[in-house]
Amino acid sequence: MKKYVYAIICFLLVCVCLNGCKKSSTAGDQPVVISLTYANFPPASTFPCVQMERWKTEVEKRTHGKVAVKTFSGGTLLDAKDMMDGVIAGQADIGCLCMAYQPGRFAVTNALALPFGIKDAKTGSKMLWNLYNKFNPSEFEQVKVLTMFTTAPSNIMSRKAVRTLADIKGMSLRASGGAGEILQAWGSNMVGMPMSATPEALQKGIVHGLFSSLEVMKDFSYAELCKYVTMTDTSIYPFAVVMNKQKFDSLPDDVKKVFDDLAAEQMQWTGEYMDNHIAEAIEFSKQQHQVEFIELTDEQKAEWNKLLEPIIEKWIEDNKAKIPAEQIVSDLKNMMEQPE
Ligand code: DTR
Repeated sequence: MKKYVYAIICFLLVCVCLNGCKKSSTAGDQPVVISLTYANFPPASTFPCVQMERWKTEVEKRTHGKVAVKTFSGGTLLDAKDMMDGVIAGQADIGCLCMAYQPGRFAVTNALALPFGIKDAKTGSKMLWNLYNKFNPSEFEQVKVLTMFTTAPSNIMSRKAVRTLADIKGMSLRASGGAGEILQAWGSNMVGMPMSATPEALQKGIVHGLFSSLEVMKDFSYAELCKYVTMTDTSIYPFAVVMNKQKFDSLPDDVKKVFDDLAAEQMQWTGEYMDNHIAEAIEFSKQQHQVEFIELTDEQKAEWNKLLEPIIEKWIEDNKAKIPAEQIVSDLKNMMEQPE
């Protein structure tokens, strides 16, 4: 009888033990999820955030759920001007920044904002990516660059029609960085601020319009207030998506590879998205808000462009002691001729 009791006790102990072992090995088999935070400054519907969501989806898909990206739009984690330092400090793992908001800081890559007449976001994004890869500028050495892209060319959106240089003289228009210098050259009273501060400034009448790519007519509903667009097709704005370097270095190699493989693809995707979305925003502004699109005559274009000529020369003079400014300008001009 005693034998049977021992046997039963032993059997039960083995069962308990096996069950415990099974549980811990199941826990060990659980995929380790790497959680990353990604900060962005404008509202969720705008193009920097649309590209962010696309990147998140692709990363989660390509890492088979090993990486989970938590996105923060509208400056809820980091604001426009804090983006670079916030990512370096690790307040966010990843951040999307507009270089024009800290123009002195991104000396090399901000050259893309000079008035070269780059025709669209697809071309501009490719040029920016090539420039970054050729010069590997020190301005990004504290972070891992995940991708870069640009906006489409900037145009004037205003409450009152701008048909001539006389109309723009003294008009308070919002811009940032290099694009601001263009407005000044045309005689506008340029007011510098990030895009995220612009809706309020327009509502309150602090500015009477803005200078940016036209998708904002739809995404920020500027078409409700700005009934005129003057087509100047100048100056694009360069953007970068940067990651905390220590965090990137701590990732497994297969995840690093997914990020690296996605970099150029994301640049191209965003340029194309932006160009297509501009076309939609123009249609939307015309159809839904009866916005007038003003085309300058060839004579006017020559007159307006003449005022911009000193900007590139001045940029070379101001920067050549610190960076190979002449080489950068000549490279960008060559790339424009052969963007592929
Ligand atoms: N043109 C720049 C950058 C920019 C263009 N569209 C958006 C949308 C949301 C944020 C920034 C931008 C600018 O005017 O700030």
